[in-house]
Amino acid sequence: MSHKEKDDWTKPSVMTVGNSSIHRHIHPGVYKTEPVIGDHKALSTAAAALDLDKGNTSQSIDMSLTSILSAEAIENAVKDCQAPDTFCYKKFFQLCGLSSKTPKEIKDVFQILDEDNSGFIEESELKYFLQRFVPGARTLTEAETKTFISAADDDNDGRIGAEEFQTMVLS
Ligand SMILES: [Ca+2]
Ligand SMILES: [Ca+2]
Repeated sequence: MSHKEKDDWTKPSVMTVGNSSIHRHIHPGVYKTEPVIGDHKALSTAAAALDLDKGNTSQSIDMSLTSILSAEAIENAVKDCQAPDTFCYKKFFQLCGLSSKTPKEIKDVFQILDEDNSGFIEESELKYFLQRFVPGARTLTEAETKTFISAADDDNDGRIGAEEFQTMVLS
């Protein structure tokens, strides 16, 4: 509230809160009770609106892989490379169904895998690649992580960008 508004606030004898107009000089008592009801309604409405907004925001941030890929396909893909050093990105992307998704959906998956929102999938994030699909899955071995990165890393910066990821998935 600016200084000017604060000054104006003390002057009018009629105050409007929500839908209620209160004549402070006529019914000083009303001024304490009625606005509470009006305020409460206004606050509930505002709170409900805020909740809705929150819901939408958290949905776009916490978007899950199962909203893009089927849980069954994910399970199959992870099961297929359960033994260490058997991970094959091409087979994995096919089994989990990612290869047949739209560029937009592939980008969504990329953003989920880019856990720190750096715009790249780094080696440290790739290590936990399978766990992003199934929480109890194993970590990738160092050899698997290195093979995975070098398969995608066209510009040799040691990490996978969104376009590199898409090219790899669709290759
Ligand atoms: Ca990252
Ligand atoms: Ca790169």
